[in-house]
Amino acid sequence: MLMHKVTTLNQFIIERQAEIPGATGEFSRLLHHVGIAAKKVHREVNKAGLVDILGRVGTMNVQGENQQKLDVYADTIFMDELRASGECCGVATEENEGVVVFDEGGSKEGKYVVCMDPLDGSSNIDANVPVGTIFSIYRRKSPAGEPPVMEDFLQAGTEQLAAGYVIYGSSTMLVYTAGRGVNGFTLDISIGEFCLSHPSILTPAAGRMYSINEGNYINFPVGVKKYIKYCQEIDAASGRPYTSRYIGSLVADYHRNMLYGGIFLYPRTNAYPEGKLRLVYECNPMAFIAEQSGGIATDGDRRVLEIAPGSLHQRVPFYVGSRGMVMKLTEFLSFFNNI
Ligand code: AHM
Ligand code: MG
Repeated sequence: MLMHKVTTLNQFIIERQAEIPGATGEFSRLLHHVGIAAKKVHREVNKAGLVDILGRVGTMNVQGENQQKLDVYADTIFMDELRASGECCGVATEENEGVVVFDEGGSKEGKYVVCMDPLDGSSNIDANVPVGTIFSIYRRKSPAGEPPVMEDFLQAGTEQLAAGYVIYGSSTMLVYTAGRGVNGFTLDISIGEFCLSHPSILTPAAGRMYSINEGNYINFPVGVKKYIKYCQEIDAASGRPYTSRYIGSLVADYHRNMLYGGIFLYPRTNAYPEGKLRLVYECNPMAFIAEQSGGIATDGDRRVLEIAPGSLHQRVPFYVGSRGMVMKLTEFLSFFNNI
C-alpha cells in the first residue's frame, strides 16, 4: 500500500527553523507549546456540550463583556503552556486588563512576548459555531532577565515574528506564518497531531464573498455603504453580485474568505466608534497572515501592520481579505473621505 508522507507541525517547525539564519530552538519550543495548548482547548471545545463548562461564568472581562467559561479555560491553558515553555516572559490577552508577567524559572530569560485572544467569538459557543484562538509573537525589546515592559507588547504589527490562529470548527486547524508564507495544519485526532494539510496558502486576488454585520448598516461610513451596494450590483463581467457570508466569528469568517477569496469588514459603528476588533491581538495577527497569503489589511486609512498601538486593548476599524476587493473598498473609502 502506498503511504503518504505526513508532516506534523513539530517536524515542520524544526525543518523551517533550520532555514532561518540565526534561529534557535527557543522560538520552535514556543510554537510547540502553542500547539499543545491548542490541542487541549480543542479537547474541551469538543466536549463542551457534555460537561458544565458552557455558559457564562458570571464575571466580566476588561471590556465589560460577559466571559464564558470556555474563555476562561482557554486563557488559563494558553497561559500555562506559554509559561511552561520557558521561552516567553509575558503575555497580553483579551481576558486580562494588564500584561501577565512570567518571572519564574527560565521564563524570566525568555526572549519572546505573546499577545493573544485565547477564544475569539465565544458568544457563539452555545450554538456550536466555530470559535478560534488568535496569537502573535514578538521579540521583546527590554533586556532578558528583567520583567517585560509595556513597550514589548505595544510593537507595530510589522515587528511580529510569527502569528497564527486556531479554528475549532468541523475540524480543528492551526494556521500560522513566521513571515515566509502561510501554512495550515489540521488536527488528526487519531494520532493527536497537527498535520500539514494546507501548505503555502495563497488567497485568490479577486474574491467574490463579502462578510459584514449588515445589521449595523445605518451607522457605517458612507464609503462602506456604497461598497456594499457595489457588491450587490449585477455585473456578470466582474462576477457580481457577490455572495454575502457572515458567521460573527472572526477566525471562521477570515479563514473561509482566505481559502475562497473574499473581504471581511468591521467598520466603526455607533456601538463601537473606534471599530470593534482589537488591534494588538486580533487585527495584527490576522493582518500578518493576510499579507503573507497575498491579501491586504487596512483600517481604511493605514496598513494595519504599521499602526503604532497606543494601548493593549485598542480597537480599530478592520478591512481584510483579497487584494482586489480591499483595493476597491479603499477607493470607495477615500472617495468619501472615510467618514
Ligand atoms: P469577542 O472577542 O468578544 O469574541 O468579539 C470579537 C468577535 C469577532 O470574532 C467577530 O468578528 C465579531 O466579534 C462579531 O461582532 P458582531 O457580533 O458585532 O458582528
Ligand atoms: Mg476576540
